[in-house]
Amino acid sequence: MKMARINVSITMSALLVVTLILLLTSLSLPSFAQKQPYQVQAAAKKLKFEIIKEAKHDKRLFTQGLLFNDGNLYESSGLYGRSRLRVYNAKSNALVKQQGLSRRIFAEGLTKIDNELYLLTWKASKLMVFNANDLQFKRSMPYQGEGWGLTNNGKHFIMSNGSAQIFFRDLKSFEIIKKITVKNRWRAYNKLNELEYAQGHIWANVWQSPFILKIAPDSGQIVGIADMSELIKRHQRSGQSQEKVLNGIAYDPSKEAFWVTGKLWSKRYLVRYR
Ligand SMILES: [Ca+2]
Repeated sequence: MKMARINVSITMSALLVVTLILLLTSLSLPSFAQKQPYQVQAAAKKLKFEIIKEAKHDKRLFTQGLLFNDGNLYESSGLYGRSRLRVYNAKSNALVKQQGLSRRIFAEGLTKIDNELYLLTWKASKLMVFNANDLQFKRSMPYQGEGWGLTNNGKHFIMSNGSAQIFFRDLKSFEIIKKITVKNRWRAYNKLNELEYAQGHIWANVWQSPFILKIAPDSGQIVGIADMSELIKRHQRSGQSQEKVLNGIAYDPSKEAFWVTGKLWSKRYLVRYR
């Protein structure tokens, strides 16, 4: 019995050594490395910003969507009984047009394609379509779940719903084409809110956080993070309502800069990231 135990023990040790040799050899083989590349995701870069311009913002507006198009700024503002659409001349900041919405609607993210504005609703599960000139309602399309942020890349709608996922949807049917999870290395970022597609990336507010994320649209990896605390401090005093959060991103390609603001803020800011 004793000899048998020793034999088993020797066999086990030999097996272990052989396994170890095989493992070490395979790790050093180039073919192994080629077949199974181990990609280390770089951590997101910290983005700095400079303020190029400041403009007045109506502090009654619960800003949900913000976009720039052809010299105009378009804004959707939420809350039940107070939801509305507004258009401003971006240069003069003059109000061009506004449209109040049904008391049953809590307006959310906004995007523009051709001459139509597309508005998400928080819990009504419908995408509302408006004429971009006169802001008159045209039609609506249903979807499932909550609506938060909305933008587009010319091929798809890009939508958030308060989770860490971003959905790409068909421009005609609003069907989901694909989805990505937004993460910095392996850490997912929840509560993605207002969105903007610009410079080949998706830019996102994160609800109740000071961050604007720059996201690779294919992988969902965060490639840049901007801490906007400097602006938030000007509008949030300690002990104040947590409603006055950073929200709203609109890209002005002629200036290569972004208009950013917050809910119930008295100002918006044109900032350039580097
Ligand atoms: Ca936007």
